[in-house]
Amino acid sequence: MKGSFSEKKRIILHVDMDHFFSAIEERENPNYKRKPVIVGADPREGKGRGVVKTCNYEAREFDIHSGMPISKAWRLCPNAIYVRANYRLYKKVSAEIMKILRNYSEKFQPWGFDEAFLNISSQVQDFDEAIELAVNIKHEILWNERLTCSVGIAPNKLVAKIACDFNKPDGLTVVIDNEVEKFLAPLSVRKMLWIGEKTENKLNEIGIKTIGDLAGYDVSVLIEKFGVMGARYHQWAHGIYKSEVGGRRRIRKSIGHESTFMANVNDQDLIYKKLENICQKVYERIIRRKLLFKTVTVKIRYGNFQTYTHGKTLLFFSNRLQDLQKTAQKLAQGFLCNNEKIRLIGVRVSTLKSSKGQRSLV
Ligand code: TTP
Ligand code: MG
Repeated sequence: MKGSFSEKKRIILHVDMDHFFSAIEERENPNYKRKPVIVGADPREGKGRGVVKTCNYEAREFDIHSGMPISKAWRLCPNAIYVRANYRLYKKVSAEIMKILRNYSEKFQPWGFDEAFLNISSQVQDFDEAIELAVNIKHEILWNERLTCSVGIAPNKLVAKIACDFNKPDGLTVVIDNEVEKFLAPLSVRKMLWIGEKTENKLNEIGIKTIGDLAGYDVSVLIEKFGVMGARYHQWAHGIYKSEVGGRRRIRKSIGHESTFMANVNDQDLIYKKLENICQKVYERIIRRKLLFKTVTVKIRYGNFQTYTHGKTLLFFSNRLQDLQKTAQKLAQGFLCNNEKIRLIGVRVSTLKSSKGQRSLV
């Protein structure tokens, strides 16, 4: 990469640990090596409730993935090694990894438990040097923590993250400036950051399947359909993403908690008691993170696994437990009037903003 310092392009690196929780379990139990390992709820011989948190790549061969009911994972692979999550250990390992990564650039931004962005533009001259640095990072993590990670290198965070995901586990993918659009074009729109199942379906409905389709689409139609996000999707599909590493603190989009009952229930007292506990947990996280919420959503999964959500946006921002509980109760009432047994109940708050400067009132 030629040119004066001021013209220098950005080089961003994204690191994502491979099958993080299960990799730690494998490390701690060498006899798990090369066997399918699933971290999550107790499978109880296929009658278990709750979900898979993650699984190693051997288990993924059986089509098992994060978020899948543990009973389904059992059906797909009853001989796997099933482990309950040990969050205390995972947090400790996460902190060690972040310590290693932080040393490679002060422009560092952790992203969740096991991922981080690094702006290494000042550390390296070009993409070749960036690869050397990435290899060093991979070695240092392997040497110190006996864990593998995947790395994506690109001119911005969005493409670095997609590149990292492109080749897992133990991958290293580089996308240089003039190859960004070519790299993105054949990928499914679902690979784009912030595009979830609902948006993917909407995009599919208008014939957009790949990021290349999105890039070639009439931006005014996208704006009509998706508002301001439509314009952003279009820009991102062209590989344009300006956000700086650690530049703006990520504002959480939502905070939620859910719980699966030990057995399906229709006892209203029990359900409302559980709802109250869940609200309390969500409330504590709101206060800890100094946030205000405006939207409350209740999720119910019936015994037959049919799952529904129902939300309400308040007229004001709040951080009051009372507002959360009352709204959640009202929303839940709509689901519980038919006396059907339920399996899971959850509460989520969204439309969040910082409460700094405001007192919290219970
Ligand atoms: P991810 O990085 O999404 O997944 P992963 O590290 O297990 O696998 P990959 O190799 O594809 O990166 O999430 C990091 C950890 O967060 C994961 O090990 C377990 C936890 N997690 C959950 O608890 N629930 C979830 O739904 C997901 C996706 C992850
Ligand atoms: Mg990971």
